[in-house]
Amino acid sequence: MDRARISRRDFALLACGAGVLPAARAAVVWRLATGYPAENFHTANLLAMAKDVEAATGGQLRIEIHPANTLFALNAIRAAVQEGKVEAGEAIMSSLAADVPLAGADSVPFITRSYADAQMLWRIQRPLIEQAFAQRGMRVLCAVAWPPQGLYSTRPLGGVGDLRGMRMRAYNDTTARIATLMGAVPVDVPATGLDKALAEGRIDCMLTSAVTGVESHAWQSMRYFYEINAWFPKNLVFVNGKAWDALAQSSRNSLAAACAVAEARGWARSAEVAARSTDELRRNGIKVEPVSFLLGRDLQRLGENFSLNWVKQVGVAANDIFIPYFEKR
Ligand code: PCA
Repeated sequence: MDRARISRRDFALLACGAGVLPAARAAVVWRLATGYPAENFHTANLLAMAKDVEAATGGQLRIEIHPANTLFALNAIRAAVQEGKVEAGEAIMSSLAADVPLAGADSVPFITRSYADAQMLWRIQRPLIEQAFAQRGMRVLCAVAWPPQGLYSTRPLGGVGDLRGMRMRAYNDTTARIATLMGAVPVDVPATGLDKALAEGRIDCMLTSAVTGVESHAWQSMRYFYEINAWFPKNLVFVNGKAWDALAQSSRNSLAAACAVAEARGWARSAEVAARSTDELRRNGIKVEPVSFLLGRDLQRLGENFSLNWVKQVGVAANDIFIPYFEKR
């Protein structure tokens, strides 16, 4: 265009294009659904991540966190994200196992015995989970472990036989299977309903972390907590692929960076919260007991049985996780 002949109108349009357009891209608001309470450390970590993203993008990407099953129930979140009903979600990986079998690896009992083990398992699982999610039109952002799963009981437990017929709280198919394997009767109670179920005396035992025990006031009916460290379940955060693709590249970069920070922060918080919560259980009168030789031996056998079944069920793909895991461990 001949500079000398720029009309007033052209000038106005050019000015508009140069100055206004880049900032004119509408701010994007995403919703992230989770099944865990607002006060839980996972949720706090997601809120911090959303704040980081908003700051890094100058408000171009805002993520609203919807806790406690308010948007979708925990076990429906994966499908809701996949179908684009919500842009992002967080779910416990064992609840994804029916659709993505390798996601069940972290809830195979007695495979990971420490946070370091759990992190190693996640490093091995991650590319496989990312691939499975990509095939379903989703993108994985991060995963954070819960504190180790311990065994709560209303009665002292000398061996697994004592669990026979007890009503054991479960929150998905995987935990229901573990309850059945232990000879207990699974009772489905989501994390958000646990406080009430304990108050009403609907369960006699449960496998969960010290922190969930504190948040649900386990001492309402549970008397014993056995630190069996059965597994370190992880919460996975993922987004709908189309929603991701629609983001500006700079927002994608900011989100990926904030999630990497959130993952590291989440694992550190998990370990802190684990120690603090066990003390809190004690302060509230729960007996934190070592596992007797017999109970330990029984649990070990059950774990082996469960592992074997898991490998049978998942098939050769299980080797892609367990072979490198046991090689490195
Ligand atoms: N708390 C959650 C999942 C694992 C955990 O430690 C629950 O019990 O539902």
